[in-house]
Amino acid sequence: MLNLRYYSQNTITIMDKSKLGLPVGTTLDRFIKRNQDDFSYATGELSQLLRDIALAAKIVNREINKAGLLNIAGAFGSTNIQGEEQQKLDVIADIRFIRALKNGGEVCGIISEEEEKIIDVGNNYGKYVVAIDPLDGSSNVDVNVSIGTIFSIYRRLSPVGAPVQNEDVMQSGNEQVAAGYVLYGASTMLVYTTGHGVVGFTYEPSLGEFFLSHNHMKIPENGSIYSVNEGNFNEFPEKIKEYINTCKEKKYTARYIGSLVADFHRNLLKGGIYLYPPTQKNQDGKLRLLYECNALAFLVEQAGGVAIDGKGNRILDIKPYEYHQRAALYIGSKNMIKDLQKYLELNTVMAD
Ligand code: AHM
Ligand code: MG
Repeated sequence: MLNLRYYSQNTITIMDKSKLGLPVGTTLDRFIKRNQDDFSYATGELSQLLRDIALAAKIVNREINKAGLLNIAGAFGSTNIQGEEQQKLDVIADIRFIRALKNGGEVCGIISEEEEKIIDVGNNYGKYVVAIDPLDGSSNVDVNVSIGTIFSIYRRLSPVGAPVQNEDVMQSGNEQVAAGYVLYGASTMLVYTTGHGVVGFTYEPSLGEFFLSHNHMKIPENGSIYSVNEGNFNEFPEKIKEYINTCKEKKYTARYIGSLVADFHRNLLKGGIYLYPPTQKNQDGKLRLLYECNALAFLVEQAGGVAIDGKGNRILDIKPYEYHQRAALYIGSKNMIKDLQKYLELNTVMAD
């Protein structure tokens, strides 16, 4: 072992050279290449698709970082198909992800939270379809709070060579071949699963690379954080109110950012439960099954957690009937969801 002597004023510091210049780690690219054989269809296309998503994420990250400077924060002046006001960054992120996926050549179609219909990217030979919420929690952009991108990848069902069909995107969450999110937070992270556990990468902006930072992510089985918009409390079903009251009796910690990705990510690391119950305004829940719930349900299950809709269904089992369908979402640590299910008096306990 080589030791170096450094002379400062009156002291001699001896440093172990092996501790200097530690490797920065495994890049996303290298990780994807190494693990390509894990994919059910190891032809390299899904790997390329993940790289396309990572590229768009880097571009969106750049746009978000300069939002305050370039007048791209704030409302765009239009509403999306769901009647929600679009932010400029919603529109920018939508364009960036669609362009990256289109140019990447692996997908035949995309559905986006921001678009009314399936986007046929004109590549009939693409074997995959993507469902995406390009910028989730975008009402938080103006106040410099964490936001995210959520994506689900499915293999198409219609024959390769033909245009994308409705059936290709109307698959239940069980059929996802990969899913993940990008968290634009204090640091930017890409977290994904291909059905072989969950991995997390942190973006190193000066190198322009995602590096493996969280291998084999597991959500703690127990937790003491509950995340819910309690402003809607009076509108929640009685059983949910009872459950939330017990969270208080147990002196759980309430944490709610209002950005699903950020709330989910915290609970994934620390253990917790996220709830978005039905309300008077959103009687089927607010969150979108295809763009938000399915991807996070796939991730949480891969990490050892549970995701249910409160009506006796695993989120991943729900068969969609429309692109912008909503679902109530209860997601998080296994034993916390188990506890919730007692209040909901569900016959089928899914967290066992
Ligand atoms: P968005 O896709 O329009 O950004 O809305 C989804 C967001 C989630 O990120 C968040 O969990 C939820 O809406 C917050 O809703 P609320 O403000 O009703 O608590
Ligand atoms: Mg969203």
